[in-house]
Formats: sequence, structure tokens, C-alpha cells
Amino acid sequence: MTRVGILTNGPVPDDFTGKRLGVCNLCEAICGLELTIERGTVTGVRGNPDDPLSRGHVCPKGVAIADIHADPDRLRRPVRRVGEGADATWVEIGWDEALDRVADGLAAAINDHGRDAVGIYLGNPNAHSLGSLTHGTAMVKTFRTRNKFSATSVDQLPHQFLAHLMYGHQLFLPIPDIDRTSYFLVFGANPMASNGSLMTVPDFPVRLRELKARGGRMVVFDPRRTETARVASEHHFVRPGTDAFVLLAMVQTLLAEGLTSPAAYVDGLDVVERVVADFTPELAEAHSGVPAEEVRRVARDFAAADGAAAYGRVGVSTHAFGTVCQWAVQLLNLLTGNLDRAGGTLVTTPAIDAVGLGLIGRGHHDVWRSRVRGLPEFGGELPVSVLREEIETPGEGQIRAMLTLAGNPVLSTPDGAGLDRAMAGLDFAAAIDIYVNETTRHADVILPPTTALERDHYDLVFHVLAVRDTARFTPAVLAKPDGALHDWEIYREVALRTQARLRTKPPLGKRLQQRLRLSVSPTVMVAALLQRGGSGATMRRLRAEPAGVDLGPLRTGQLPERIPHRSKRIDAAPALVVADLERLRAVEAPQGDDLLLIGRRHQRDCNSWMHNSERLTKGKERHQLLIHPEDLAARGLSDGAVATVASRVGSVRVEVLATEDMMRGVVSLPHGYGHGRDGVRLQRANAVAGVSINDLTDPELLDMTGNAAFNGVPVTVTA
Ligand SMILES: Nc1nc2c(c(=O)[nH]1)N[C@H]1C(S)=C(S)[C@@H](COP(=O)(O)OP(=O)(O)OC[C@H]3O[C@@H](n4cnc5c(=O)[nH]c(N)nc54)[C@H](O)[C@@H]3O)O[C@H]1N2
Ligand SMILES: Nc1nc2c(c(=O)[nH]1)N[C@H]1C(S)=C(S)[C@@H](COP(=O)(O)OP(=O)(O)OC[C@H]3O[C@@H](n4cnc5c(=O)[nH]c(N)nc54)[C@H](O)[C@@H]3O)O[C@H]1N2
Ligand code: SF4
Ligand SMILES: [Mo]
Repeated sequence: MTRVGILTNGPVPDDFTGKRLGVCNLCEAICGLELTIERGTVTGVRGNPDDPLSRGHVCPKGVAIADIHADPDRLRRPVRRVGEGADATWVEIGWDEALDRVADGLAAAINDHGRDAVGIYLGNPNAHSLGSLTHGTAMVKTFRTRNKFSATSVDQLPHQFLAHLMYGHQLFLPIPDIDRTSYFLVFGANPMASNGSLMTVPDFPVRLRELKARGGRMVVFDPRRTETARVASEHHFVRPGTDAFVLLAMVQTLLAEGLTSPAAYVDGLDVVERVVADFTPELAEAHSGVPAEEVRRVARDFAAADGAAAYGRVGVSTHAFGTVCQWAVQLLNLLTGNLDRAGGTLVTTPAIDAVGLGLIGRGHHDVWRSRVRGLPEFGGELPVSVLREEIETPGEGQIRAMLTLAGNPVLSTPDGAGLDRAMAGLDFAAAIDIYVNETTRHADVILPPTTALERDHYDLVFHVLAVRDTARFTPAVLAKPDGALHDWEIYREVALRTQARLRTKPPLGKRLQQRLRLSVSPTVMVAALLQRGGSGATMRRLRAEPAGVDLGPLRTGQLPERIPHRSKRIDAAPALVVADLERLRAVEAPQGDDLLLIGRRHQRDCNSWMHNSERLTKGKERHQLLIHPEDLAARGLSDGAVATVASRVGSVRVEVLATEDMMRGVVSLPHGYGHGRDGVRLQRANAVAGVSINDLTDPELLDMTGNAAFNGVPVTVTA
């Protein structure tokens, strides 16, 4: 039971002083919080030790969560832009006027130019808001535009595409059983800073310590000696963009040396054996710089371990061969019998099984293509790398109006500077966001919802991806202020008011159905879904146990029954992925002295926002270009100098920081910086605006899915 059980079922009164449980929604670790409240204001934040998943963990961002609520820069009322660029001013307007203006602007684009004239971008925080998950996607559906984009295609699209092909559902993602594994093989992830991704693993540092204490090992492949690499049992530098060679050579080694023990429900292993035969460790060495003998040894160690889990994340997702990398990661787990095994990778059994209940579709591929470049959709979305050209290229289906939901694509997607210019030319733009940022500064109207502390929360997505099965419902801690709207209420109004203005409306029955669907609150939906899920974690129970209900360690013996494919079999060799090996074979081993640019995250950064939080930005600057001292000297530059970094797409001027943590030939910039643009309204902004890595990344560099290949962008660095 909880230690802080008082007043858990409604917002605290204005004069409340005491403790309250809360939740952090700033990353995938979903930590439970214990808040200290003095006269209605949050004055202290710590991790809740009674949370069965996060066990008291909290990071600096979580501690800063109340600062967002208190932030004077945050929008609390709808605003309308008057003027452009540096001269723009923002005028507060009432909700009715704001919603009508948005509906007018979007409906005009549709009435004059057709449905595809509205482009929509959904940013990362949508996955972290209950109202966005229950109502945001429903609103987006009412627009029926083909020009739908999200952070998925600058992030985990390869995982979803592959899961769809191999297992039959885009979100059927086996999770490393970190609490029991004895060999954790990590490619391109830095959970010590990121707290895990597609693996909800709060308290990673302690879980890793426990792993090592039971004799387990963590082996990391990364072009930078990261915070995670430093605490690993082994770290191997790998040249950016070449992991597919290394991973496939590991698969090849397993097969060549007879180290495999796959389950009976796996098809296509003969094909795998045939197509990976020429991906030898020697070829991997030539491309990646990882010695062939090390590739073989890691493969053998992996196969020999009693419970081993391979895992690859952003470093090998936003990658020219992201899908092939994720395929090889799945194969390592499958071939060694580690899928569905304790200490291997396991499917979760959440209280609301969004996959099993069919709340999220299985995914579909290439049902339509982007108008200009002809890139295929996946799951109803186009790769965001085509957004700029879809705005700028005239003709039928051109995007005339944009709606962004909790997103900042000007900083977050390839060639952000180009997108920035394109957005200035739109007929109309609207944003649902709590800040005037680099993207929303182009909006005609911004609609700001309540923030995390003011709304009820259940993690529909991240319990599905967690290293332990738990369930937790967190009622809003603070009351919704007068004159504020929750995000789901904004979605309902935007959808209904826009539809009311369309010349061609859907049939009345359909519209009534949509109105009803959008008017039921997220909390009521969660209660119904918990009931349907049948785990015993009902809403009544979750309200009585607000720290969360423990449903136990991830379960084994789930397969083949839970494989989403109707055949209940796994396709180990999807034809589309196998075909991409031709492109990989055509890659030439590196030569010349171009540097390769990669990204990074820091424990106190939060994608493209929160850079105005003093708590998070004080101390040493961390926006610099990291570069190996010899690479720096070879360019006649000294540590701390300002250098020009240039790619095919653009250039930036930024301070360099010499460090032997970088592999030779590789440089690193964090993403999410570059706040120096005109008209961005952050009065509290830290003096360091930094530069945007995405002014250098290239919308032409893509994975087979169209996912952005941020890592391994060729750049020059000059004085
Ligand atoms: N080069 C490079 N680029 C990258 C990456 C990389 O590693 N390298 N990473 C990529 C990845 S993984 C991701 S997920 C994307 C993220 O990029 P985006 O999808 O752009 O998401 P954020 O940067 O998190 O932007 C969030 C916006 O949402 C707003 N916001 C915050 N909370 C709320 C809320 O509760 N409601 C509403 N309505 N708005 C809110 C914030 O004000 C902010 O403007 O960036 C990608 N870009
Ligand atoms: N503090 C903090 N936490 C976050 C976020 C944040 O902004 N700040 N963002 C959240 C989001 S949206 C996400 S998606 C997750 C991401 O979670 P992670 O994937 O763990 O995060 P990154 O730090 O981007 O890790 C990518 C790693 O890949 C390495 N890398 C780059 N290129 C290559 C390559 O070609 N090969 C290999 N092997 N490695 C490469 C980089 O050096 C880096 O260490 O983090 C989440 N958590
Ligand atoms: S690890 Fe993630 S969820 Fe936990 S406190 Fe930090 S930002 Fe919040
Ligand atoms: Mo992400």
C-alpha cells in the first residue's frame, strides 16, 4: 500500500499542504513521483519508492516537471499571431474565437483544395498524453488527409515496420528482460542518459548494477564512449551507419557455427541462412572498424549466455539501414532461442493490451505514396522527410495549411531550416502546443492545453513496452484553471468545428458517431478498457492503490499463441527486408577524410524543449560539437574554437569540444538545440541557444521505410 494515500482522487484544493502522488510523462520511463505541495503549489518532487516499476527513480527532468507548470513562458490562453517573423506579436484571444479561427483556416484549405491540403504533424509528447492517445488520433482521422506525419519517421519507424512484417503487428515489440538477463547486447542506445526507449526501464542504473551483481554483462556498440558505454562490461567503437554489417555478421556466425536453437514456430530460416552467408565478420570489419574476431566472439558469447537479449535503438533506428539493423537484432534473439525466454526478450502482458485488444491497428504499407517523391506510407503516415517538398511543390494535393500537435519539426526533422522557410509560405497554420517555439511561431493561432500535472494519466503506450507488468492510474494533481481546456477537449472542438464548415460533410450518422466518440472523457475510456482487459487491475483498484499495481515480471510461454499473425508463426525473412540487402551490398567501404555526424542525448535535455528551464540548463554548456582531438588538430582547430560544420544541406557555426570519447572520424551534436531564430518566445531562455543538428541532416538520407537517417551524415569541419 502507499505511504501517501490521502486525497488521491481529485485535484488538490488551493490551500492544500501535504504530499500527493504524481507521474512523470517526460520520457518513456514513466516514473512515479511523490510531490510536496504547499498551499496548492508543488514545491518538491522526488521518486515514489512504492512505485512497483520505477521503485523511487527520478531524474533531473522529472524534478523539473513542476517548473513547466509554473513557467511564465508557457501559454495559458489561446494566442493569435499579428505580424511576421521578428516583428510578430501574440495577442491572447478567447477559446471560442481561437477554435473558430482554426476551424475556418483548416476548412478553407479543404473546401478550396481538397482534404490533402491539410498537413498534420504529431510530435513526441502525444505518446505521453492520455488525451492525445484517446482523442488526438481520433481527431486526426476525421481529417482523412494523406499528408499525415509524426515523430515516428524520425524515430522508431523501422521497428514498427519490421514488427508488422515479422510478427503481424506494428507494436508487437519483444522487450529485453533486463531484470533476469545475463547478457545485454546494446547497439546505438544510451539508456544511462535516455532512460530507455522501446524498453520502459526506469531506474536503469540500479537495474544494471543488479545485472552485473548477478554475474551478467552489458556489451555496447557505439561510435561514442557514452555514459552507458562507460559502465558497460565491454564497449566497441563502430563506424556510424555500418552496424548492419556487424549485426548480420553476428547472425552469419551463429548459423555458420551451428549456435542456433530457434523455436518451431519460426519460418524462413533457410532464406536467412542463404542471404546472410556473404555478410562475414571480415566484411563487417572493413566497413565498421570492429575487428572480425571481436564480432565472432560477441556472437559466441551471446549464444552461450544463459538468457541473452539484443537491443538496438536510436543509433541504429535513425540510420540508413535501420530496418536491416532491427531485423538482425530480432534474428539474434530468435536464432538463439532467446525470444520468449526468461532473461531474453519477452512480450508484455499489460492491463490494457493495446495490441491484443486491437486499439492500435496492425499497420499497413504502401497503400499510398507521397505526391512528390513517391515514398510509401506506413500505418497511414508518410515520412516527415517529404514534408517540405509537399508544402512547396505546387499542384493538386499540395499542403496549404498545417496543424501541428505537440511537435517542433523545424528542430526535429531533417533540413529543419528548409522546413522553416516552407512553413512561412503556408496559407494557414495552427498548433496545439504550450509554447511559441521554432515551429509554432509560424502558426496563425496556437491552442495551449493544460499540462501534465493538471490532467488524469494512464500510460496506454508505455506499459506495453515496460520491463515489468504494472498498471497505474494517476488522477490530476492540480485543478484545471478557469478558462483552460484539456487537450482532448481541444481535439473534440477542432474536429467538430472544422467538419461543420466543410462543403462536403460526412453523413449525419457518421458525424453523430464521431461526436459521441470525442465526447467521452479519456478517464472513462480507460476505466472501460481496464475492465475489458480482465487483469484484475480495475479503475476502482487503481484509484485505491495509486502507487501502481504490480502484475509481476514479464511472462514466458506467451508464444506462439500471442503472435499477431493469423498463422501464429513468425516470418524470419520478410521479402521486403531481404530485398534491401542489395542496397547494403552496394555500400562501399569508407575512404577519404569526411567526418560522419551523429546525434546525442543528455540526461538534462528533453528533445527540443525545456531549454528555458534554469534547473536543467545551469552548469557546464553541452551543445558543442564533440570531436576527437586528432581530428581537431588535423583541421588546424583548437579546443573551444568556433568552427563551421557543413553538410550537403546546410552549415552551422558552433563551438568544438575535443574528447577521446569520440571515435576517430566521427563528430556529434545534440538534437533539439537551435533556439536563436526570430520570434521564438522564451523570455527565460538560457543564454546558449545552440545550433540545430537538423540544419545539417539530409532529407534524402533515408532507411528503406523512409525513416530519417540522422546518423552518419557526411560533414566537413573548418575554421
Ligand atoms: N538529428 C536528430 N533529430 C532528431 C532526433 C535525433 O536523435 N537526432 N530524435 C528524434 C526523435 S527520437 C524524436 S521523438 C523527435 C522529437 O521531436 P518532436 O516530435 O518535435 O517533439 P519534441 O521536441 O518533444 O517537441 C515537443 C513540443 O511539444 C510541446 N509540448 C510539450 N508538452 C506538451 C503537451 O502536453 N501538450 C502539447 N500540446 N504540447 C506539448 C513542446 O512545447 C514542444 O514544442 O526528434 C527527432 N529528431
Ligand atoms: N534525457 C533525455 N532522455 C530522453 C530523450 C531526451 O531528449 N533526453 N528523448 C527520448 C526519446 S524521444 C527517445 S526516442 C529516446 C532515445 O533513446 P536512446 O536511443 O537510448 O538515445 P540516444 O542518446 O539518442 O542514443 C543513441 C546512441 O546511438 C549512438 N549512435 C549514433 N549513431 C550510431 C550508429 O551508427 N551506430 C551505433 N551503434 N550507434 C550510434 C549515439 O552515440 C548514442 O549514444 O530517449 C528518450 N529519452
Ligand atoms: S527518467 Fe523519464 S520519466 Fe523518469 S523522471 Fe526522468 S524524465 Fe521523468
Ligand atoms: Mo523519440
